[in-house]
Amino acid sequence: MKKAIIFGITGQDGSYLAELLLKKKYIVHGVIRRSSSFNTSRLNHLYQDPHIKNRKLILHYGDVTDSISVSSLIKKTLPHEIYNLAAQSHVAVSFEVPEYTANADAIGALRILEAIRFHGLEKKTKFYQAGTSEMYGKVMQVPQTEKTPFYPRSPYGVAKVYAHWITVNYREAYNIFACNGILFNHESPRRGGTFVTKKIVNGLCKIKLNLQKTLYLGNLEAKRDWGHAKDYVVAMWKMLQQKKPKDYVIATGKQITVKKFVNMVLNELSIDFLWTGKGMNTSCYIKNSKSKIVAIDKNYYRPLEVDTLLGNSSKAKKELKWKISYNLKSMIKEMVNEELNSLKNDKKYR
Ligand code: NAP
Ligand code: G4F
Repeated sequence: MKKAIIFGITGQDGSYLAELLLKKKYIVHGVIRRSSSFNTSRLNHLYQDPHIKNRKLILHYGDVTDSISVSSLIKKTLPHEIYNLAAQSHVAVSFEVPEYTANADAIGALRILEAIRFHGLEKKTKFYQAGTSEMYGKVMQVPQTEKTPFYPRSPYGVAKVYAHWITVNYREAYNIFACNGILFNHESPRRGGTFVTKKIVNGLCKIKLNLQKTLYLGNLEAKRDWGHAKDYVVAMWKMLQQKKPKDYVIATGKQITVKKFVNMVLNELSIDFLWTGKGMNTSCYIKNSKSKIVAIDKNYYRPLEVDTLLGNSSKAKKELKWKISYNLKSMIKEMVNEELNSLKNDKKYR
């Protein structure tokens, strides 16, 4: 029976990956951080009481900023596969907490790789590093491939570039089976509430239910290549099942602006709308009314922006036989439906 350990199991991707691995009959160890409030809501449906014999999901406290906890967890669990999804993953927040972001997102990857080496697990344990299209930043080529040079535009992007290259370095120096997934934005109903897609879906669903008047956003002109997290965790697993460890771009190959994403959510909610103004003065109204439903708040602009991201995942399609099952429309439909249901069930709003 295969054993895997997921750092970052409580996050969006961690929860989908845990589901996938459990379905494939893995024993899944997950690392969670101590928090004053429960941070396991995305795992509730998978949770197994510690008193259950032969349980398949085992949670441990740990933190990728704590070398000893990383090292002892790896020694204790002796996993066949390690997935490093742990990160301070919010780009805008990385400008506010750059040092912590570097510690968790850059040195965190090094701590895991060092633990593999220190415990002599180079031949036994495979490693996946959660890389990102943010590493391309001010893009040097369109679309971006595995060969496109990096030009990160945030402390988050810079930290992830370190994690990328230290993963390559340990692969080459110590023959560790280590892969970098370079994943473009991926979303789902489980997406954190402050990322733009989830924020738009949540805000516009509340507006539809008369629970909110206006949604405040930042730069509407940024273009992103958005896929579904459920499809993307399959690619992570596939990378570790190959004969040779390599790096892969995972993307849909299509991009739209944040503004178009708003339009698609409004259409899904059957709200007729009209945009007015430009730049900071852009607003969106319910058609033939004075109800301003979207407005700009300059506080959501970043010190530097990644204007456009568009990935080419030909290599993953060919070598991993990876394919996507969601398109943007079906993903938005799922996000909107789940959001409306959860708002209607939320006691606060009854
Ligand atoms: P997420 O929802 O923010 O989840 C991040 C996970 O990391 C959470 O479980 C979080 O724990 C954990 N974590 C944060 N700091 C930690 C620390 N110091 N020690 C241990 N765990 C820590 O992110 P996601 O969207 O699932 O993304 C997963 C990974 O892929 C991240 O590394 C992200 O940077 C990367 N990525 C994401 C995308 C995307 O579009 N989603 C694209 C490319 C790459 P808490 O629950 O306690 O906060
Ligand atoms: O949803 P976002 O915060 O995602 P961003 O910055 O692209 O980062 C996400 O994807 C990366 C992969 O490329 C991951 F590595 C990273 O961990 C994260 O998951 O913002 C998307 C775009 C940006 O251009 C931002 O400026 O939306 C724009 N935006 C406009 N208004 C906003 C808002 N972003 C947020 N979060 N909130 C706004 O109100």
